[in-house]
Amino acid sequence: MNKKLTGIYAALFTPFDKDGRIMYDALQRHAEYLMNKGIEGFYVNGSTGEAFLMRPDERKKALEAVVEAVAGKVTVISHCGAIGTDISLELVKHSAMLPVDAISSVPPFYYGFKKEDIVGYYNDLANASDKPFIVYNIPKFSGVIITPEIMAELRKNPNIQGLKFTHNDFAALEAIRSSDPDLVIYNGFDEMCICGLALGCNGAIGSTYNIIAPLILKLRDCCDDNDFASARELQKKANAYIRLLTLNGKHFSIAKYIISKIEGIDYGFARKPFSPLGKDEIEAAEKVIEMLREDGM
Ligand code: MN9
Repeated sequence: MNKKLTGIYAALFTPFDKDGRIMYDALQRHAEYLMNKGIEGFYVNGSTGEAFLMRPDERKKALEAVVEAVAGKVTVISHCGAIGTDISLELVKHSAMLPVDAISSVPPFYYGFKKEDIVGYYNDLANASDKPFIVYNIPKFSGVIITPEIMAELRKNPNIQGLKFTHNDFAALEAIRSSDPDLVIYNGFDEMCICGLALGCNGAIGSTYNIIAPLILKLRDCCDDNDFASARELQKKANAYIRLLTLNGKHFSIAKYIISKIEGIDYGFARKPFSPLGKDEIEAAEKVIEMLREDGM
């Protein structure tokens, strides 16, 4: 197993100004801030990054900005997923020219693609570079389930080395883990991080780790030490944050509000069609900031 691909990674939020333009300097400063907090890697241009609201040229520039800021100090995974194979391949080929540690993609979505379409899509992307490839299983948003059977088929491709498991079917996770000990598996739902780590995930990738990374790093260490009583307490505390961070489904904007306040950088807003924060979400963000200060994070 590639140890450079195991760890706690933040799925980076992308900062957009009031006109929807990306603030690349802010993205770099936030990455630097998180590295100073101990984050072990970044998942760039994923769901959390609002990648599907960005043009390919913007996604390329955002990745270049993060790679420059990281300068090889932590792991970088580049999400290249799009609906069409050709657009995804354009992004894969660009990522492969940069010092990223892995490439990833959600399954093709929207048109109800069949198993052979999904397997063909992943093989096309994984074969387009020599970088390790991470499959991104996120049925809640893609409508596609990467089953243990599909994962076994994908693993016939030696470039396909990992799975980001943003799903709540932990029986399927256990089946994949037990049948494929060399696969790198990341827990994807932050509110269930202890579940994935307890079942043998090699790390976790999450949006809320932009805000609570130190807490999740401690949770991982407790799991590594089989101290699940302490890990449960840390997951309970994390979920108190996550409930506020995801209020009314506005977690992109809530997190950017908090990052701006805590880190002293203008981290902007979510891109349209997301609507601005309302009174309740601002109150939730302010409560998170108060909790972070009380917890010394
Ligand atoms: O995959 C994230 N998924 C999405 C990563 O945002 C779709 C998660 O980190 C969630 O944001 C997190 C809160 O629900 O678990």
